[in-house]
Amino acid sequence: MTFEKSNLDNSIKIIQNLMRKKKAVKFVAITGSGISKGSGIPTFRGKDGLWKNYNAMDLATPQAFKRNPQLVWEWYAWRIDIISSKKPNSAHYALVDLQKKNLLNYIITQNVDSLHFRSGSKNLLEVHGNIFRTRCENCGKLSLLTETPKEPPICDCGTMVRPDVVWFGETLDQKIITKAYEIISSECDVLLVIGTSGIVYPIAEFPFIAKSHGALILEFNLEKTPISRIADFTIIGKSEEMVPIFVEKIINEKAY
Ligand code: BV8
Ligand code: ZN
Repeated sequence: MTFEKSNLDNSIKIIQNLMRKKKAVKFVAITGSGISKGSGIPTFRGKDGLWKNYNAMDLATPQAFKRNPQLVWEWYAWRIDIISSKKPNSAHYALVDLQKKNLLNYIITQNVDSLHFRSGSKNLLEVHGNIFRTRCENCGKLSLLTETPKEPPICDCGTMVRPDVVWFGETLDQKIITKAYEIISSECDVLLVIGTSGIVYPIAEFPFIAKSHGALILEFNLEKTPISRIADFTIIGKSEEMVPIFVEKIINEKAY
């Protein structure tokens, strides 16, 4: 653990200095499917990605659901079954610890797997929705799935419901995205970017926006991404290993 160890240590030193100079350092986290890999949930891209058997554009789009609702629903049901059997991992819980110390104010997650919620995180923005919720596009009714029906459920108003997630080509919820934008541009001294390939917009833009507002950018990933070129530190390694080490050292610093 040479390069990443030194990078981890250097990032901690810089932040400890910042914490000594500035009274309340505000951390924000942006997470992607890489943070849930440690829980056994496949990521979107990469060798064992979710998309490997399907093409994202074939399934996670409104056109796909219109064309073949049963196929799209089965893909989500398959994912719900995988996710339901998994638990939050040490990276999720490390962020809860950072939040309990009033250091981490918000988590902006692209994940729809509920693991941050289940780990006890507060102030959570699920910018791409939640796989355990369905939405009726006719009457707007939201429902929580308690079991995984084999086909898309029918709303009381008679319309077939859809997963309450943001598909490619769909805009994100305006209120959520506005709030997320406010957070990273005015309430963020240190942005932790954890387990995201940084290619899905508009969230891929957020680290650049935070940087332009003077935030320190710490990226946790197995490899470099388009975010790496603006990150102050890219900590290469599994987030389930590196994030807990990082958080423990920062919390100890706060103890002073
Ligand atoms: C929109 C919900 C307006 C569904 C998802 C420019 C501007 C605006 C839009 C676009 C644009 N260019 C293109 C677009 C369109 C598109 C887009 O960004 N396409 C990409 C592919 C280029 N964006 C949209 O359509 C968005 N809508 O902008 O509306 C608009 C519309 C059309 C045209 C213009 C404007 C909506 C995007 C939301 C899509 N919905 N999910 C579902 O889940 O089924 S996206 C999906 O990808 C998930 O949410 C996922 O979280 C997200 C991002 O992927 P990652 O989380 O980063 O996952 P990935 O596998 O890619 O990477 C995992 C990373 O973890 C890797 O880096 C890996 O190395 C690392 N890793 C793995 N293991 C570990 C690890 N790291 C640490 N530890 C480990 N153990
Ligand atoms: Zn309805």
